[in-house]
Amino acid sequence: MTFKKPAYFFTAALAGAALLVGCSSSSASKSASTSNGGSVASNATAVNAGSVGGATIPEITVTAKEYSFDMPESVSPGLTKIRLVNSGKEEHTAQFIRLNAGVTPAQVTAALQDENNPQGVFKLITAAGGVNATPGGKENDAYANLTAGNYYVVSFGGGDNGPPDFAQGMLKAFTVKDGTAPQVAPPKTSGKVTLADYNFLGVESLSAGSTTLEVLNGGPQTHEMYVVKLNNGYTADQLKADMAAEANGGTPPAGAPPFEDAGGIGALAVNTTGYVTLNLSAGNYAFLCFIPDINKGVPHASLGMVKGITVK
Ligand SMILES: [Cu+2]
Repeated sequence: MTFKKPAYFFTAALAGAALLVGCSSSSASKSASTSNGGSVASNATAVNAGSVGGATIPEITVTAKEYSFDMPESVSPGLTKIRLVNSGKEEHTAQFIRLNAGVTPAQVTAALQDENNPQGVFKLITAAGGVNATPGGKENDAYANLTAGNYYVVSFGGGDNGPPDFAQGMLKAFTVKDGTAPQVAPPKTSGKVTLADYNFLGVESLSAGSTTLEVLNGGPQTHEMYVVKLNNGYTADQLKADMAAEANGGTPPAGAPPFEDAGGIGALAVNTTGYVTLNLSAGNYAFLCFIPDINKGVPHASLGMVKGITVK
């Protein structure tokens, strides 16, 4: 097991990645630019920030490009809207991770580069959500409840068969300050997804347009929600079967797989809630999780964590 996604995804329109996964191809970046990762325009109408007595959810903008992040070095605690603006050409993610007590940044960066021991990272960090794979030129939003500590924002995308984004500079430290979080209402949601070993529970279909979902990791392992749009009649069951086959040593189907990135929420630690705004056109989608399994090493998607979703 390595930090890379299954090979099937290398050839897909998926230059982004999940927690602890890696590279992709140049063709991926190009096709990803047409995907439904959520445009700036559609997001402008998708500000579902809740309020209590006029208090809106604080917002931070993370700007990503090849290969750096720009975001505040210090942010306030509490429920926070994270807007990932991908001003680059390739797919990027803004995964938030909090360093566990006593852990140094050097330990985390070393663990991230150890492809033979992906679980080593989980001993050092707590997955705190963030925005999943967002194509170049697109923008996506997620919400995280930030608690005081030392964090990294990490991109697990990659490009042109090169090293993963985080090894090229897309690993940036920031601090969440001590203090009292402001009292704000959560964003208005149209559903709740519970992440489980190995499934996405609670949502079967969504309405086209901008939709904000609550996402709870019910555990017992760390999970993410990575969203793809399925094209050309390809089904979630086929995707699930292809992922499982590859993990068992099978060869992925030839050619570019008929799916493309559509955003999602970054990995969440167990018993953690986040929120994600998806901007989806009508069609068939799948939620996936690429977190490496704690026992088997393979991505959870290869163990069945693929859920078909209809968008009407
Ligand atoms: Cu998972």
